This record gives sequence, structure tokens and C-alpha cells, in this order.
Amino acid sequence: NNGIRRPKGYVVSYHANPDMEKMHFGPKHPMKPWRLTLTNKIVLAYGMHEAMDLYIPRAATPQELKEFHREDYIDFLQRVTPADNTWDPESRTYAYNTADDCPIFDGLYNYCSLYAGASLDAARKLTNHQSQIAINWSGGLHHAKKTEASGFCYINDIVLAILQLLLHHPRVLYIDIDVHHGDGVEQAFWSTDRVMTLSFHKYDRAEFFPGTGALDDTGPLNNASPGAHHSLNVPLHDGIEDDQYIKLFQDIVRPCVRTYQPTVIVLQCGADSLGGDRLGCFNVNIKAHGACVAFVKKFNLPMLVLGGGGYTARNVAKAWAYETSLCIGAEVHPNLPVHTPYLEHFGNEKTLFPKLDSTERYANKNSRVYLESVVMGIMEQLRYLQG
Ligand code: ZL4
Ligand code: CA
Ligand code: ZN
Repeated sequence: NNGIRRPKGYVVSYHANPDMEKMHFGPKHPMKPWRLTLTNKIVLAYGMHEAMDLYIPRAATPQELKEFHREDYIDFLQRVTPADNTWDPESRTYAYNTADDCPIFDGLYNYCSLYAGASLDAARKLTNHQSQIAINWSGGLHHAKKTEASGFCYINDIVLAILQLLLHHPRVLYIDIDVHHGDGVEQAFWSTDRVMTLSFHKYDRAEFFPGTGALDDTGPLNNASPGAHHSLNVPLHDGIEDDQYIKLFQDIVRPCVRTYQPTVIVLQCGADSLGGDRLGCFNVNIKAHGACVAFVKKFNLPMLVLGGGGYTARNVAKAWAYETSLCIGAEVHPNLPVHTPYLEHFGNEKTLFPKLDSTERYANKNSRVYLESVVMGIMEQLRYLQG
């Protein structure tokens, strides 16, 4: 099996329910649960499953979902059918924002309760000490709010998982490398000092979803609130390159860990921050994206690893399979195993590390001076926490 062995001294658990993968958001919708099938095929083809504890998690119960979401919203998700899709501003569909970006499709509730169940299961493996790194690539849906869907996200599995971790951990650090701002998680923990949220994202208030996450949005303005300075944002422009992204990530995450001293880290690995993504606008390659996961792993804290965005399925699958290999500390051959199912789907690039085509590159709008000013801004926030 390519010499892949169980890691020494720690356990990695992998939480995946294949029932999710068949779901469909509708024609032309960018979110394709099928990318999870592709990810799992690569993970299995390399033999990485031999190095992990595999779980097919059960669906979350309505009661579990209501630990964060309001009862009427969960009842609505349980009952709606695609026939309820309507533009009527008086309708509940409209009130809960389940249209357009967040359509009602067949099996929607099942889909939501499965990815949430997987994140809860993964969090519980960490708190039970049955695993030290728990992976759920189907989770990471960071935009969902207490009472409404947003940006392809209906249930906020990250918030639910963090609430679970908070039963056993004094301080949770949440890091989000999806190209979009992790607004739902930030909002949920805005007023507490028991969760620090840190999102790296493309920021353009008017032109890029969701339009929040400026450098100076750092928590409640009232310094007496425990949440003050515990929401950190790293707003970026188009075209950021590998070396810039890695340095920025390390220069920010290192002092956050040193200052905040989390006892567990949740890492949302949205793969739409990769170059060539259908919705993204960065020039980050899979190795650099993975370098962020490897860097966080080095702190040797329990770690919950989640998916998120990612809209060029072949790249998403390669990135998340590579990041799985980093979690188990295995060296994998860059060429995809010849027996990988759907190999034909990867075109001419049958390697984990495809070259970013020049036609896919964005002009880099992030100057050295700009990135230095962002790091300074974050350091300034951290100084408030040192008392
Ligand atoms: C689509 O082609 O910027 C949805 C969404 C559906 C097919 C049917 C066409 C119907 C691109 C996006 C028209 C849909 C128009 N279909 C959607 C302001 C918007 C209002 C809604 O990675 N229209 C909203 C959300 C973002 C907006 C990004 C990222 C999630 C995550 C975590 C969410 N919303 C403009 C868009 C298409 C579609 C094509 C689309 N939506 C691209 N960007 C958005 O952070 C998982
Ligand atoms: Ca982000
Ligand atoms: Zn995204």
C-alpha cells in the first residue's frame, strides 16, 4: 500500500458518509458534493485509509442542530420540499434565504444533518481522546446563521462542533483559509473570549461575497466585552502568490497561538483559495495550501480539520487528499496511483500538484507593503490580549 503506515504517537480519524455525495444543488450550481467522492477515491487509492480510523457518522438529530440554530428554522428545513421554492417575499423560503445560492433540493435536510453529524462526531472523537486529528471534508460550511441559510451553507457545522469542543476546552482557535470570509462562525462567537476566530479571505465590501471581514472588524467595540479583539480578519486582494500566502499565514498564526494559547484548533480548509478555482481569485497552489495545514499540525494540539468551499472539483480532491496525507505524516508519490477510479476525470494532469495555467492566473494586487500592514494590524490586536 505505498508504504503508508499509521502515524506514531497519535491517531487520525476520518469521518465520511457516502450518502452525502450523491446530492445535487441543481443545474450549474457551483457547489458539487460529488467532489467528496473524488477526494475519497484518491485517499483510498493511495492506501491512506490504512493509516486512519474510518467512521461513517450518523446524521445529527434535530435537537443537536438546535444547539445553535433556532427551532423554527430547523423545523422548516425538515419539512420543505423543492415545490416550496418560490420568489414570494411573504414566503418562509424567502425569510430563511433558501433560494438562489441556497436552493431547496431533494434530500436537503438529509444532506445538512449528515455533514453536521460528521463534524459533531469528529469533535467528540477529539474530546474523548480517541483521536488527535479528526477530518471531515464534507463540513466547514461557515456562512450559515442561527436563523437563515447563506452562501451554499444551511447548517453551521463548525459552530456546532466548536460548541461541543467548548464543553471540554477553555479556548478554541478557529482558522479559516477558505477564500470567503468565515462570517457565520465569527458572528456566533463575536462576544466571547473562549473562541478566537481568524479568517484569511478576499475582501471587497461591494464586490465579493459576503462583503464582511475588514482588518478592523475585531469583535465588539466595547472593550468591556470579553469578545473584544477575539475576531481577527486578514483581508486580501486578487492574485496572492504561494510564498506570500505561506509567509503571511505563518507570521499571523504563530503569534495568535503564542498569545491566545488555545487548547484545540479548528482548521477550515476551503479549497476555493486555490488558483484556478471557479469562484476564487488567488494564485495559491496545492503545496502552499497544504503548507498551512502542516504548519498548524506542528503545534501538536488536537485539531479538527474541515472542508468548505472549492469549486474546481479535480483540484479540491487533490488538495484534500494531499492534506489528508500531511495529517497522517505520510509521504505520497506526486503521481496519482494508476488505479485511481475516475482517473480520466483529471485530464492531462495526473499528479497531485498540477501547474497553474497562465490563463487561470490573476494579476497580483497584494504588494509587500500591503501585506506587512496587515500583519502589523493583527499584531496590534494581539497586544490588547496580553493585558
Ligand atoms: C450560483 O449558476 O455573491 C447559484 C451561485 C446557482 C445556477 C442557477 C442560476 C440562478 C454563481 C453563484 C442565479 C443564481 C444567482 N447557479 C446567485 C450575491 C449573489 C446573489 C445570488 O465557499 N446570485 C450573492 C456565494 C456568492 C453572492 C458564495 C461561498 C461559500 C463558501 C463555503 C458562497 N453569492 C450573487 C449570486 C449558478 C450560480 C453561479 C455564486 N454565488 C458565486 N458566488 C456566490 O464560502 C462553502
Ligand atoms: Ca476565509
Ligand atoms: Zn468559499
